[in-house]
Amino acid sequence: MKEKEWKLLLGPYRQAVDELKVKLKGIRTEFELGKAHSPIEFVTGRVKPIPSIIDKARRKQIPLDRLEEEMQDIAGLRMMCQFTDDIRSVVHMLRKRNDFEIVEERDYISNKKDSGYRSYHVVAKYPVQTANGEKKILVEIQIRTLAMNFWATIEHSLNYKYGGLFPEDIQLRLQRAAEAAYRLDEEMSLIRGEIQEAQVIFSRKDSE
Ligand code: 0O2
Ligand code: 0O2
Repeated sequence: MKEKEWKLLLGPYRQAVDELKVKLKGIRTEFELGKAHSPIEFVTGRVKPIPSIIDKARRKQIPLDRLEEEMQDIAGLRMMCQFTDDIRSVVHMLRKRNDFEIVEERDYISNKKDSGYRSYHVVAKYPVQTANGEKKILVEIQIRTLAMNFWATIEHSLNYKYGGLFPEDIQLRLQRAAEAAYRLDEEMSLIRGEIQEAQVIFSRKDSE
């Protein structure tokens, strides 16, 4: 594909990521204004870089003219939560929205990946208004705790270094680190009440 064709293809994806970032960050602001614990800590988004799209297409044998139908994460949003239970609330909120249609959910929290990866993935069809009318595109929303995000970020960068093939000792350490992150989430859940009380006091001080 030529550069111009990529730009045409990716335009609506950029639009979708930008719009959804505003919308999903808006939920956090609503909770903050209501002085309630926000199940969302922060939201990030990205359009998959072209070399990563080409790489993944090759790996999964997706023809470039089938990207729109078969590659679900060209537009990617990530919602980070403080506590594991917040993930459920966020997914619940996403299911109730009527600005997109959820087409698939993948629960890598109950069913962690062999790597140790944990997250909840929601794939949705999101309508973007273009100059040529409405275009529905696939977006992937990953919902995870801060601990899951910490692990995934480190593992992702090591993946780049080792091209996906980790030496055995590193693989073992990563699996142990994933278990440690899981236990961290469990421990934090147990003192969730205390943490939230402290955060309410802190945010009151902040707004004084
Ligand atoms: P703020 O005011 O910092 O909350 P871009 O695509 O560059 O236009 P953006 O939103 O700048 O858009 O970048 P991206 O990469 O999508 O999201 C990064 C946002 O996540 C930034 O917030 C970071 O501050 C926030 N972020 C990253 N890591 C953490 C973290 O560990 N904790 C918290 N609370 N936030 C984090 P914004 O949008 O710039 O706004
Ligand atoms: P990026 O932009 O580099 O994050 P797959 O076959 O796993 O490549 P599939 O079947 O399309 O992908 O969907 P899946 O597994 O539900 O979601 C893929 C995305 O989830 C990945 O995107 C990662 O963001 C994240 N992910 C899945 N498994 C792991 C893992 O073991 N470690 C980490 N760090 N992240 C994971 P990409 O394609 O890597 O893109």
